[in-house]
Amino acid sequence: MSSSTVRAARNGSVLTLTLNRPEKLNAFSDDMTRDLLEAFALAEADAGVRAIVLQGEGRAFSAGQDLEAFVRMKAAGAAAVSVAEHLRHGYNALVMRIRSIEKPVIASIGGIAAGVGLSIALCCDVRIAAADGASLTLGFSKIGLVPDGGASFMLPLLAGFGRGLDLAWTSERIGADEAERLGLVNRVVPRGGDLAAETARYAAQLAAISPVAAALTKRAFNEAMMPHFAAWLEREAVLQEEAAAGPDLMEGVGAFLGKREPAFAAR
Ligand code: LHQ
Repeated sequence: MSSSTVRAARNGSVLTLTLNRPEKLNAFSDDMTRDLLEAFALAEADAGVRAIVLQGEGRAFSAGQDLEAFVRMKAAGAAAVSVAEHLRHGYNALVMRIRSIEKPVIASIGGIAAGVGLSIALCCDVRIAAADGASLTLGFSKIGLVPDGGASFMLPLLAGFGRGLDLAWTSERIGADEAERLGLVNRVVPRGGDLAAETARYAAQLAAISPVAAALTKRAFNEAMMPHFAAWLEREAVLQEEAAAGPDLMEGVGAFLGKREPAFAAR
């Protein structure tokens, strides 16, 4: 399956899914979320697919939620838009699918990964990043939000509590080397290297191991470290709903789209 927002390409038993809204830095529209969910569902059902690569077209992995689309959605549905529902039916379903599909899922990061784009990368099994182009920023704090799409779980798991909280609060933009140092990416392709070739080589290596061992190892790690992940995603959605109920979200989004600094009032 390939749609306009997600391209699917098979090379042997490796399936590569490419987020394909490069003119929007692969920011997530509802269509792209739906198409990616569908692509993962097809990959799960296809025994011939033994490793999955997720990457972005152009200069970004993904800039997270498409904030212009979010503003349009708010304007169309007025106050009725539930951020928690948006998460439940979209990003939470997606990251649960990535965690539950019992095949290796590799995020190949060649550009910026921000907001829930970064969350999705963090929910993949492993991350490989290009020293040349990759950068990571949470970005949620800049628009008055809690890291969502599982990021408030994966960040402390991968980077540790203090470093995770630091990145969540500051939204500091870090490069691949720093991300590797913090444990957020597993492998870095050095400057001048070929991310696509390295990703293909690594994915082929994982696709060649016993599919039973691959599946049961992922299940073991999931059960050991994140048995309550689904419940946590639901809690995260409730916290996000609370964050989104105040004025800071629209102030933050307005500031971003208006290219100005946000002014968050004391409360
Ligand atoms: C964008 C975006 C974008 C639209 C860049 N949308 N246009 C959950 C619950 C409820 C609501 C909201 O969302 C969520 C989940 C989330 O993901 S929240 C977090 C959403 N993402 C962000 O806040 C990241 C916003 N983007 C950025 O911080 C920067 O653009 C990054 C760091 C991604 C890239 O920076 P630069 O490389 O300096 O590029 P830029 O800022 O100049 O962006 C290029 C263009 O892309 C620009 O448009 P323009 O018309 O000026 O060329 C941006 O407005 C647009 N863009 N991200 N998410």
